[in-house]
Amino acid sequence: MICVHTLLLYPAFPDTFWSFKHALKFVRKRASLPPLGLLTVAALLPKEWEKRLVDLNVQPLTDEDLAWADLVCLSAMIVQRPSAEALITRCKAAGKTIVAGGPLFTSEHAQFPAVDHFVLNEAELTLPAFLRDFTQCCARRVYATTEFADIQQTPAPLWELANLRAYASMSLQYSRGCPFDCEFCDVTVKFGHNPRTKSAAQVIAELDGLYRQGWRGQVFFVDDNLIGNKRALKTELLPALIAWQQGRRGLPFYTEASINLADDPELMRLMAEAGFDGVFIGIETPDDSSLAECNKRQNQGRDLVADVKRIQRAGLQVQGGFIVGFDSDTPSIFQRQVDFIQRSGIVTAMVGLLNALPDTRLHARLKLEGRLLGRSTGDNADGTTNFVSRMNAAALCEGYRRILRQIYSPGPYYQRVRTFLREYRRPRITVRMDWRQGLAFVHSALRLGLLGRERFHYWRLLTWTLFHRPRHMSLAVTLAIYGHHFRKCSAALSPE
Ligand code: B12
Ligand code: SF4
Repeated sequence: MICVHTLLLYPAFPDTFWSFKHALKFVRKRASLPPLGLLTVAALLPKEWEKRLVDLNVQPLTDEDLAWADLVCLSAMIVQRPSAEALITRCKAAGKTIVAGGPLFTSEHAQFPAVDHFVLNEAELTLPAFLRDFTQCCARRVYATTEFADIQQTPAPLWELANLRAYASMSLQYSRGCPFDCEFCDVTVKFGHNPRTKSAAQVIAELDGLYRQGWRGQVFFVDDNLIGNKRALKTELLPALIAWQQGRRGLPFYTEASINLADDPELMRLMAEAGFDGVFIGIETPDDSSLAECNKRQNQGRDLVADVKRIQRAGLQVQGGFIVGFDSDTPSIFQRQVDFIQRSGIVTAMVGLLNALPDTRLHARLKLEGRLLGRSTGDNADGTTNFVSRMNAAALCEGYRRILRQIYSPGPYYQRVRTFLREYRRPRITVRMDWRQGLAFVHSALRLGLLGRERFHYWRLLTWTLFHRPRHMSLAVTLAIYGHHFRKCSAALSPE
C-alpha cells in the first residue's frame, strides 16, 4: 500500500454567537471544539497513510503544510462557505487534489466545480468505495448514498491529530438521527428518524482515548438528540458512564436533547449521575401555532418554562434555541420571546431568524410557494433570512434585533443568571480549577468588573452568588464572560 500524505482541512468559522470567540479569549483557548467529522474520517483512512490536521480556527495553513500534502480532505458546514472557497482556491493553485465531504458539500456540491472528488453523506458508507477507486487511479467525481451507516462499526476519532489544548471542550458522538420531524431541520434529512447508537463499549473506549491523551475538561456529546433512544441510554450508556466516572476525578458532559427530557425524572437523574451538567434544547417559540406550523409537536401544549426549571433542578443547565420568522408569528412574538427567556432562566439563549436550509421540508414548501430568495448563509443568528416572510421584512428584522438588545443587555442578562442559579442544583462533576480559571476570573474582574459598562451588575452577581450560591461561583464568572461575548455579537448585529 502506498503512503499518501493526507491533509485534513477545516475552514474558519465566522465570528458568530456559536463561535464563543470573545469568551474563549478569557480562558486562552482558540476554538470551542475540534472537527469531529474530520477526525472520524482520519480514522477511516488507511493506517499507512500519513495524516495532518489543520483546523483554521486554531492555526493557519502554511505553505509547508500544502507542499507536504498529496491529498487534501476538506470538511465544512454551510456557515464556513467563504473560508472553504478560499481554501479550495489556494489548494488548487498549489496543484492539490481535493476530496470534500460533510454538511456543506453533501447539500450543495454542485456549487464547487474546482473540487476533484466529493465523498458525501456518512463517510463510513462512501469513503471505502472512493479509497478503492483512488488507489486504482479511477476515482469518480461523486460518491453518495441514501443509506444510513451502522455506527457500531465507526472507529474512534484520531484525537492524536488535534492539539487538544487549543480547544475549550472535546466532542464525542453516541448517536445519529432524531425521531422527531421539525420542518426546518436538516439533521433528519441527513441522518434519518431512527436514532442509531454506538455501543456503550465504543463510547467508553473513546473516553478512555481522550483521557489517555490527557484531556480533563468538558466533553460535548454532539448527538442531534441524545434521548432519541431512551431505552438504550438508560440501560446501556448511562450505567456505563456512571461506572466509568467512578474512581477518577471525572469529566463533565453536556449534550443536546428534546424537551420531553423533562417528563422523565429517572432519565434526568441518571444523566446528572453520569456527569451531564448541561443540555441544549430547541425550544424555538412559546407560540403554539408556530410550533404546530413547523411540526415541533414534542414542544406543543406544554408549560415550557416549568419543563426548563425541572431540568435545571435536576442539575442540567438548559441552553435554548429560539426562532422568530414563522408564518404564524405576529408582532407580539418579540416581547413574548423576551418574557419567556427571562422567566425560564435560560442564560445561553440562541435566538435566530428562521432560515430554509437545503433539502429540508421547509425549503421544499417555500420553493413551491415561490418564496425562496436564495441560499442561506448557514448561520441563523446573523440577522438574515433567505425567504419572503409573512411579516413585513423590516418589522421582522427590527423585532429580532430588539430581542437581542433586550436579552443580552446587562440588566436582564445578569438577572437571568440569578434566576437560573436559584434553580440549578450543583452538578456531580465539575472541572478542576486550574490556572486558566484563575486567569479568567482576574481577566473578567478587570475587563467586566472595572472597565465594562456592566461592572455594577458583575459585582452584584458575584456578591449575590457568594452569599446565596457560593458553590456556583466559578459558573457565575463563566456566565458573566458568556454575556460579554453575546453582547459583542449582538452589538455587531444591532448597534444601539
Ligand atoms: C458539533 C456541532 C457544532 C459545533 C461545531 C464544532 C466543530 N468544530 O465542528 C458548534 C457547537 C460550534 C456548532 C455550531 C454551529 N452549527 Co453545528 N453542529 C454540530 C453537530 C451537532 C455535530 C457535528 C459533529 O461533530 N458530528 C459528528 C461527526 C462524526 O459527523 P459529521 O461532522 O457529519 O461527519 C461525518 C460526515 O458528514 C462525513 N464527513 C464530514 N466531513 C467530511 C470530510 C470528508 C473529506 C469526507 C470524505 C467526509 C466527511 O463523514 C463523517 C462520518 O460519517 C451537527 C449536527 C449533525 N448531526 O451533524 C450540527 C450542524 C453541523 N451545525 C449546524 C449549524 C447550522 C451550526 C451553526 C451555524 C448554528 C447556527 N447559528 O445556525 C453554528 C455555526 C458555528 C459558528 N461558529 O459559526 C448544521 C449545519 C447545516 C449545514 N448543512 O451546514 C448542523 C448539521 C445541525 C443543524 N442542522 O442545525 N455546531
Ligand atoms: S428535535 Fe431537533 S434534531 Fe430532532 S427533528 Fe427537531 S430540530 Fe431536528
